[in-house]
Amino acid sequence: MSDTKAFQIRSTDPAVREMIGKAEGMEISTVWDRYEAMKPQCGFGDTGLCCRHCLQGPCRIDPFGNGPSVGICGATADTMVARGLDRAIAAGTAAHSGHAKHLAHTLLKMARGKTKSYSIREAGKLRAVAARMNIAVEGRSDNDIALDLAEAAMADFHEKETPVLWAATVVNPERAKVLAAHDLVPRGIDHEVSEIMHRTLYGVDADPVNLLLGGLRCAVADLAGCYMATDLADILFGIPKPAATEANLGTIKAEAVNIALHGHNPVLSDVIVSRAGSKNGAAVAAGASGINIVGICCTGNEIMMRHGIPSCTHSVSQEMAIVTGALDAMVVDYQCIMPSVATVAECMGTTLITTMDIGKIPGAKHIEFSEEEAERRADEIFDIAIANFVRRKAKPVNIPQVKTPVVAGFSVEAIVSALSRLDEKEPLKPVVENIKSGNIRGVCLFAGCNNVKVPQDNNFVVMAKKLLAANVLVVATGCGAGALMRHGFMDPANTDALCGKGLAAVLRAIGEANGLGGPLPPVLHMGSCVDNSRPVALTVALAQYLGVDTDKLPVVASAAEAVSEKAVSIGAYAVAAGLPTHVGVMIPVLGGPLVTEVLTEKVKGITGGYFIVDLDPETSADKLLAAIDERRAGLGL
Ligand code: NFS
Ligand code: SF4
Repeated sequence: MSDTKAFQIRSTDPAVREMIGKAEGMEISTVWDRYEAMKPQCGFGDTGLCCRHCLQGPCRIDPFGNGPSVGICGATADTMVARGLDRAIAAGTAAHSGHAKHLAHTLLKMARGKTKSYSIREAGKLRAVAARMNIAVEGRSDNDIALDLAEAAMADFHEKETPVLWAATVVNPERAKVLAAHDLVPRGIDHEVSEIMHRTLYGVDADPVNLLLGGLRCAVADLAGCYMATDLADILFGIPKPAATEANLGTIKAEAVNIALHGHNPVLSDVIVSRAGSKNGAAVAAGASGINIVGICCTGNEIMMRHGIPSCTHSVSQEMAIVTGALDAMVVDYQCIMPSVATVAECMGTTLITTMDIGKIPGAKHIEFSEEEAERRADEIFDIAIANFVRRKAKPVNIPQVKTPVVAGFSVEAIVSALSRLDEKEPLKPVVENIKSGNIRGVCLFAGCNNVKVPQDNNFVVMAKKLLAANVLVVATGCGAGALMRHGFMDPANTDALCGKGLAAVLRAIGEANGLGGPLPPVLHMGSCVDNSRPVALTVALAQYLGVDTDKLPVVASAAEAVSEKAVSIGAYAVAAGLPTHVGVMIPVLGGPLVTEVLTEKVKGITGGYFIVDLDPETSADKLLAAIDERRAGLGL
């Protein structure tokens, strides 16, 4: 797509486009304006050929061979890009596992009686996870088990003699052997992050392949962090079950006190959602119809999956929720919150509230959240939003009348339970039989963000359409799920139109066996980005049922519009798990020919997985279909 065309089509979401128009009229700078102002972006950075790892730099290598071919210290292009990639993986790992560590602290405080705001909502899952970690469960109280589990979680962060439990116990035995054979089993989550920082320092690891293997081990530590986050969140807040809700800016209500929850961790957002009912009276007394909570990004996914709270928008369009003029408060914790929301909030009269010590934004009001005072802090937030509503209520707002029905909440437990209505003894059998017969050609996970370089949602929509029509079962997480839900891909009314005959029949059979009176939605929403652990768990379960390793399955993944370093680390663990993994934007490694070759080809010989980098959604979908067919052929299907 030419730059001019891309400039015209900033988003394929009509609600977002309406708000971009409003922002332009009000001369509010948006992410798209700032992207235009940034052009042309630096070619050295784009290809990964810029290094600032020491004070002799910055060093740049000319990819066309006209300038320096090594850095001042002698680092080659491949060394530079491998170091850069490793640091991105380490940052993503630190973020996901920081989120998990936060949940482990919450569980620990709960078990030690230091907070009454949290409890064990899923004793069954607590026991199942503890048993997987070899923690005794028989005859013990939930609280005692929770204490041991929280301590086991904390122990997984530092280096120890034994492998990281949340990595070693979550993969199938064949995969565990592959990881061990290549020294890819992490020994401590924080330890792996720290080791990446060490080896990528000035004058340490200069071997690109050695660096990439280190990066892959860190990525497996990232899987551990994600898995731990999902496990602990399910135990504390509930295992998601399918629920009907809605998505897009039309879920904001002019007459209500609108509070948008944005960020990632349910530790805060779940308390706010649980207390909203008790504050409804106060909102009504202030002249509102009540409290209306909407989600953004992964917090949106967390509260949608567990409580059916609508999501108003995702990722690159987060500013647009504020541009409506109808948000009374935007409450954020950490990750993926553009600092620009503070400026837009100031223009529109929204109060931006930061809540975490590590995530402050100039211009925002900071209300430090703590597990010990969770309710009190939540109530302070409600009071601010209600007071803001009183100031805002006489003013005009512009809420695009766009929203789509969504059925979300497909945890592995929910999927297995739905399948057990077809086969109680062997719930996975119906899926496997349909994969064998070709009714389900394969499985594709869409994950990751919306990138300003892509017309918003376009890659997801084009690719998902093509794959669904080809009978590929599509599951989604993160803002990839957000993109697909805003375009009707999670509305069961669209299953027949979007899915090939074979897939539609399977989704219908499952839906009807579960008393839904119709099919499951075309795309199954499996959760937030840490919940990429869920599709991994499903893949592992399928592999074990079939008695093959995960790199033999017709399962692929795509971060079609990736932004965050978290998407890089997730992509890397998908490759470590043996999956063909598509990325739909430039990743800053292409300046290193050897590194590019290793990531897209040679790593196949190690993990069975590999990266596919392709910016065109049509050809990307074709490549994923080809990868699925190759795997089917390998299984003799
Ligand atoms: Ni994932 Fe979720 Fe969204 Fe990207 Fe950010 S919210 S953790 S990183 S932008 S998908
Ligand atoms: Fe340059 Fe080497 Fe320093 Fe990087 S580490 S900035 S390549 S001298």
